[in-house]
Amino acid sequence: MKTKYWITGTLALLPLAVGSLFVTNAHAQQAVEAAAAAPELTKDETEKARRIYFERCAGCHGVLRKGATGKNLEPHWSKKDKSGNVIEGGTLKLGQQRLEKIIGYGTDGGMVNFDDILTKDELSLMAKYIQNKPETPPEYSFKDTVDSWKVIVPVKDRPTRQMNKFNLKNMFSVTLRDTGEVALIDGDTKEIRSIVKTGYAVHISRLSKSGRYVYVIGRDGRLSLIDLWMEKPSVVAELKIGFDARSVDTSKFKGYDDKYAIAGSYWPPQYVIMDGDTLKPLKVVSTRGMTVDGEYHPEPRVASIVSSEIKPEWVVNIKETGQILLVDYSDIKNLKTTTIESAKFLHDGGWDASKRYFLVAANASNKIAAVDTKLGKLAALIDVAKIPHPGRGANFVHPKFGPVWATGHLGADVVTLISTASDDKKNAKYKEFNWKVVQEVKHVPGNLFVKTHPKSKHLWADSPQNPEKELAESVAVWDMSDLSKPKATLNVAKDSGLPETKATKRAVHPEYSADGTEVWISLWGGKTDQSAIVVYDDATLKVKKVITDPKMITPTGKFNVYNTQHDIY
Ligand code: DHE
Repeated sequence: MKTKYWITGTLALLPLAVGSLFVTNAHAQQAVEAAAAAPELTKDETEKARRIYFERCAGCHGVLRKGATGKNLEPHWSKKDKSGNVIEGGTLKLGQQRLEKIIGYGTDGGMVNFDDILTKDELSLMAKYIQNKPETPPEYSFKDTVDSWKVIVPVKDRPTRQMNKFNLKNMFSVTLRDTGEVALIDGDTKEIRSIVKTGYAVHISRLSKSGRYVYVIGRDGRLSLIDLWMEKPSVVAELKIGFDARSVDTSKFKGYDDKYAIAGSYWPPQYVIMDGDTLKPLKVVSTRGMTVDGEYHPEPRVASIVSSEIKPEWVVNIKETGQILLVDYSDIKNLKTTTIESAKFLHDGGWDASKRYFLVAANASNKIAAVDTKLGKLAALIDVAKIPHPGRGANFVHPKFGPVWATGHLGADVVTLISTASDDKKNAKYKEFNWKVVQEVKHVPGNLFVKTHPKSKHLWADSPQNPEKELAESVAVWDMSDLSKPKATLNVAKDSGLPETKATKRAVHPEYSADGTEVWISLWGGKTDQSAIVVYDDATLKVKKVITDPKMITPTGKFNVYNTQHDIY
């Protein structure tokens, strides 16, 4: 197997195989030969800055620096008012000192501070780097994908029944972000059953329809397939789907159980369809094209992907174009796609309770797009507060407005409830509210994830991106039967009993146990801090267990097998 790389350094520490170094002299030269006034960088500095940019900046600003969640970072970009006056300039106009300040201290506009992550020299280096022209990373072809493919345990050598005694339904796949691993934690005993090496800055896990296979995607585009039936669950196949990736899902329509998987790439902007049990690549599809405003975009990244249970279809959300693709996988060779216009920039989202409608955040437009997957049409574009960020959202029946789906916000202090009453006869009395914001529940800004469970009466929301340490370390819980009651605020860091640290231990990503009686919250500390998962009893809101282990470093997302398999949230 010959794997192609773009970034050298830390990322290359986690290769699928020893591959050739892709960066050519000509390529490295691109940044050095930038606009006349841009500060010069040596080849080594360029390489270092490129790596930092990929690790820290590209997720929000884009590889080509055209901006998305973060601002445009091109040297000569400008924003004009209606009279043609320049009201905002590119990085060259901002200049070295101002850029160093912005990178170091952040901005009110939502840019986070990096003075506690990067050294002074690195801050200065990055300010110089972004005044140079953006580099265009190499493409990644179908052949490159095939070259990276590795089957570690062929299907014929895998167990034909579950070989361990774990309650797989209640297993949690936990992202250990900074070590590039997932921990498989037994939800019944709270013991770590296996720690599995995955991609760099590993992002999310998703389940196959049967619940047997876990798919884990790393930010370096490495997709790992874990077989939970093995005595000690471990990786049975790997594939590098691109250089930068965030999403993966599987085929969940009847008759396609565990048959296909799909993974979305940020760079190059494309998605890969593969065999579900081997990851053998079948097709690569580019997502480059026109935005909803009618302009060509060279880097429309694949954001969330979900799998329909009512059709052989994936909902693939393209961030920069604002186009939602319904990809029909019943005939991969003759792939049919419905393209639905919504708004920019698409990010994360989840199903409504009926699993007919998919609701996704268009975070730069402060909107939620609701797609009717039965009709293959946009059902509504709903205005919400600043920078919606639902995760997969939360579904429950509101005492006054009937079925609602909830989203939190990064940039506003509310959790928004949207009616999903739809045309369903049993919800006829709530129909007047459908696709309207029926309530905004007071929270704090910096919320990333909301969560509930059909068997619970509680709605949970974190706030890990809040600048106040106390709030970033806490979560809020509401009684859904009476949202006028004051919320409970749980300080997860204090509840964990871990020693206090100067650095914030962010309380992130509430996730329910399979039976809906427990809520697991990660305490995301620094790489050298002791981290933990704090398990709360959902009924009493009391701590049930603190899971901590020297090997459990920087836990973030947690994916309960049963809830993820069945999209329960
Ligand atoms: Fe995520 C989901 C992208 C940073 C934890 N994140 C998603 C999804 C996207 C996305 C597109 C939806 C995937 C899907 O459903 O198919 N995330 C991005 C970014 O671009 C961003 C903002 C910046 C980056 O550079 O990556 C980013 N994400 C983070 C984090 O820093 C988080 C908090 C910690 C971590 O481990 O990376 C984080 N993102 C998550 C989690 C989910 C997620 C836990 C899945 C939520 C769920 O309940 O399904």
